[in-house]
Amino acid sequence: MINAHNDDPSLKILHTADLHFLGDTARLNSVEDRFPIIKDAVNKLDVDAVILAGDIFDTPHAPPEQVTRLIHDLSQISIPCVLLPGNHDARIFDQIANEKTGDNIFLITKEEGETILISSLNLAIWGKPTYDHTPQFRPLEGMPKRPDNKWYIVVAHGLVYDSPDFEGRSSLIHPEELIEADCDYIALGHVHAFRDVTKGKTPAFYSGAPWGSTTTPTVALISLYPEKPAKVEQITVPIEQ
Ligand SMILES: [Mn+2]
Repeated sequence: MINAHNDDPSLKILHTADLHFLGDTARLNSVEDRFPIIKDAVNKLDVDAVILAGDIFDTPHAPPEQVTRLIHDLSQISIPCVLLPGNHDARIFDQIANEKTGDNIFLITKEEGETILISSLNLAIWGKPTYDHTPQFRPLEGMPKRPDNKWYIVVAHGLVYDSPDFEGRSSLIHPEELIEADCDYIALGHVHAFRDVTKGKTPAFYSGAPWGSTTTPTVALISLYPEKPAKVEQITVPIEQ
């Protein structure tokens, strides 16, 4: 018998990427202009954590006050937020590494990749920053094994190599890496459109960009369940209500 309660997810995660703050020539896309869209989605979707999968800023030379403002705004939403740099923003978080960022802010900055442990959610998140956007860099290379007794999400910024046209491109994610990944969800950034790129048992998606003129603005809502695969929903933002 199916108990309705079993349909309640154990965790809900907001996955976004390719925000490109300060990057659109048509608009400023400043943090103060655009962050309310993320904050509104966090509130309306009632998520437990947020993942930003790279290209958060359009350039690693964004003014420090914009970076500080984003960290401040994220700290105000009071749930764990995990930030991975992409090829556009690379070492942007180095400038704030020594400042207090808030207990809920987790910056993935180690070149070899690092695992963030969020004990309050029994959640481990691994990612590797895109410091070397070349054909030699593989965002999923070196992914650790699943930690015992924890939810496990992998975050990466790169191009899934699912077309021969992508030969020689930088930061490729090979299909076999997606097939072999033993985790609950793979949160991807780099392609500015919501896309299912699942190759094995683990759901793998691009969230799409949450604003910008070239795509339907979207985020992804991830629901994790103990005994079935993660559910991934495309959410158009801003959310109408
Ligand atoms: Mn990118």
